[in-house]
Amino acid sequence: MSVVVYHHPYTRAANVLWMVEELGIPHELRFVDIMKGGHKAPELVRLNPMGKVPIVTDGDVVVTESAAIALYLADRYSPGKLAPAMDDPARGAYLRWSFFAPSVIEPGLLAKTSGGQFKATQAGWGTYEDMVAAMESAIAGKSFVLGERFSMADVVFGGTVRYMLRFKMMEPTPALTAYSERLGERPALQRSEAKNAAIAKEHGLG
Ligand SMILES: N[C@@H](CCC(=O)N[C@@H](CS)C(=O)NCC(=O)O)C(=O)O
Repeated sequence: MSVVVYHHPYTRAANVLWMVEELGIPHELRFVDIMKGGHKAPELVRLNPMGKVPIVTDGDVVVTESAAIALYLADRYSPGKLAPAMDDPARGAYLRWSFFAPSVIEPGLLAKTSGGQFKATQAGWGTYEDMVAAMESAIAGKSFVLGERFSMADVVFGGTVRYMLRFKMMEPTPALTAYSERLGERPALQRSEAKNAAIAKEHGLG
């Protein structure tokens, strides 16, 4: 099996399982016991010097960073479908909202909840209000980021929205809640959640 996902169900690797379920590709899940420091083992640090999961290998290719993993897998295994083709104008929005999740939403909400001091003009994530307005604009009047067409951008952007709402790291808004619920109806997401729960149970995680 070419695609290997270094996985723990309580990490961002849970979202990588959603990615491979959407793609329907064969893959191997390798459980990394982060509670026992498995992610700091030398063989994993060789793959990701950050000592973090998720990590995906595909033959000799190593990809870390959840959004990069998503875009890599979609380009490689679903070109023109879950990844818009190179000459498709939809690629602009696809990349834009895929990058928005790790560049703006994640650091922005962490900065807010941790009470960190920063100037909104210098911080790439700006203000909370602008961020929420931008997030709502991504899906205004649409089912998904690209309109009626689901894409891997929804796994990245939507996965982040779902996480932030679930763990109450941001105020719910009607549009973002409806989007999150729409994503929750996807069979691939439901399969990945069931598998993540089964893996958690198998390893005795609370
Ligand atoms: N930017 C990375 C973040 C990876 C990350 O922070 N992973 C966490 C789990 S979600 C981790 O491995 N934490 C353990 C540690 O840092 O020791 C991504 O998007 O994949």
